[in-house]
Amino acid sequence: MSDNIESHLSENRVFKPSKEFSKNARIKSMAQYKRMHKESIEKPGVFWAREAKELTWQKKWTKPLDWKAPYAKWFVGGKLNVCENCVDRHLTNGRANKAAIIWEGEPGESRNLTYRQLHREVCQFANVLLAQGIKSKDRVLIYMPMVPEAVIAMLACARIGAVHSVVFGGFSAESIVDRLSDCKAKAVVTADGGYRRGGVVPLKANVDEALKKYKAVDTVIVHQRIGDKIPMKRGRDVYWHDEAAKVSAKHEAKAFDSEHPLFILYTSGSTGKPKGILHTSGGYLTSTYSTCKYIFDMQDDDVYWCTADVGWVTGHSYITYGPLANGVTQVMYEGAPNHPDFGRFWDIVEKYSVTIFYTAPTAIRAFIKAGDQFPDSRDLSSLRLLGTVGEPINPEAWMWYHEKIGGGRCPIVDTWWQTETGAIMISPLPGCTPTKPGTATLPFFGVDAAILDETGEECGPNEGGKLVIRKPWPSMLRSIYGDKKRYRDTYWNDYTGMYTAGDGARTDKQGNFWIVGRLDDVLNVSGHRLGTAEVESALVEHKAVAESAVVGRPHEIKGQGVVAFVTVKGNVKTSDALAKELRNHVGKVIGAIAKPDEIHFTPSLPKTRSGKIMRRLLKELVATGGISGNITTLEDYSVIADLQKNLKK
Ligand code: 7RM
Repeated sequence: MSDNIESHLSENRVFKPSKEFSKNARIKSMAQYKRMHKESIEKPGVFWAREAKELTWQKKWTKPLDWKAPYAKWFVGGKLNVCENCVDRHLTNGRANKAAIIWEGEPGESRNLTYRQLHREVCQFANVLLAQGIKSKDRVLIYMPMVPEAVIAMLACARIGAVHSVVFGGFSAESIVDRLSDCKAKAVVTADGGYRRGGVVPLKANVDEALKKYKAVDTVIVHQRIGDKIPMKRGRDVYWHDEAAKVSAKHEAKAFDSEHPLFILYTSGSTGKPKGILHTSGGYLTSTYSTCKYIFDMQDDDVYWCTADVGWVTGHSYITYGPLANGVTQVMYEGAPNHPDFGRFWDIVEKYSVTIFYTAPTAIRAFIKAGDQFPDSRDLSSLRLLGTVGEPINPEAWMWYHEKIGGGRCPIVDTWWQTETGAIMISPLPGCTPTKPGTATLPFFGVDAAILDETGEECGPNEGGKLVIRKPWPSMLRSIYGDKKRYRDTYWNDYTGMYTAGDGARTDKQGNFWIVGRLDDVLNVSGHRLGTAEVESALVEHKAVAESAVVGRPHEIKGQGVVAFVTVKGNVKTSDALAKELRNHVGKVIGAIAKPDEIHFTPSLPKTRSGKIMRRLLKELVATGGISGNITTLEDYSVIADLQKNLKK
């Protein structure tokens, strides 16, 4: 029992979808969800085969699943072309002249690519890759700004069976070297730069730097986004537009095996070397297609916008593959949410009449901090559905999102999933699931999620434990690239035949899943295991607080003391009195054991580039006063120096 994570936050507000929304949604009632979920768990092969049949297969599979834990093969013997499914398919189903991507650059220009135009661009670039000698299964590293060419490059790789590894454009030359040498990429696709917060990110210069250390890249293809003159290395570097002009725009999509590798995406392990998460074709496409259809309820007249970068898994699954497989129209935006000010996202929603909007809690908290005047002065009435991903969303942030952005009328899908899971695993279905602020609610079809204690017993309601998935699902990772041992050790070692996600969670009486944080972050105070998310949400509930991160500090008596880092809203003045008030507030909301021993006010928190709070760094900082581990994923290095100063005071 003492190993379990205790849970103290209780949320009683329940929000049901409107009748109007349910009527038009794909899944209209909880009875329908329950029936389909039951079938999908009892007969996964039947359920997933039905979903997969909605895609185009050049050869049908003989068996939906072959499972020898921890290795799954989905749609065994089936052959398909992932790119054909995202592009060509729509040329004959009435969507040829429909906008696939509506792009807006940070400086304000706008571009529109129909499915037919996208097809032409992708075919042409596939021919460029072929002309450069890229073959099936070769790895191609993509390091691009958020421009349509990033998506085109991914699709072109998929089209010819090459394996892409997209590296987020905000990462350094050093990170490129690590990833290049791990996957042994043959070619790099990049741009001369990209616009971010009014400046230019020197992407090609970073690639040049990286290639001084990793020399096995034969070809660098450079998309001209900025147009400045940049150094081009003879015999290695070529411009995208020059090469495109030399090749035909016709390319026939050949079929690849369902288990053909599609991409490798690096995700930072808690320490050391990043893990190359390997995804394959048929199963991945089926899950991303199906989750878009049911969870975002994508309809033909939707304008969908996911604000993630293509460098994250969210961009892979919910910009490139899932939405395009569904033939939806989507918005893609190059730049920062606060350029020129915090109204930019809402300008874009208004300008293109976005109907489905998918973003991260970290962005929502930044918007709250910036003030209501930004959304208040824009017309957001086109929105019908909102989503979040990346972290537990604090109930207060959920309420703000619901009221200020959703106008109280849009369901919110809080989607839990991971780079490893490939697609959304736990989420409301917008037309039926009653939502509560802070919970990702119920498992998606085919997802057998459970919370187990240390002995492998299933936890009861409100008992915290480890989140596991007990059955294989189509978009599961197939391995860590080149490291089967690490694959087994990381994900399959805790319980026989089950996937451990590394997250702590609990369910409530209705069976909703509440993610309380990464297991490495869980606090242990006087033998009570507390989720960081709960203490943070209690703090964020206070009107003075914008954001918080909670970590444990070694404590002689209690084992761990609770240390809270807090950023306050715009015009709040920090003081000892406020710190005291916040401690008492946590005591009131959760209980005396969760009261922070220390509160540190700070202008910002250390985050990963995708916006997740790096509690690991804070924990080390409070324990030792310094940082020793890998911090290449940190967004803003100066945050650490500020915190160090702050802690010395
Ligand atoms: C998609 C993505 C995965 C980790 C995961 C969780 C956390 C993601 C939610 C969430 C609570 C959510 N992939 N996480 N979504 N926690 N509620 N809706 O983020 O590989 O980068 O991260 O993110 O801890 O394990 S990821």
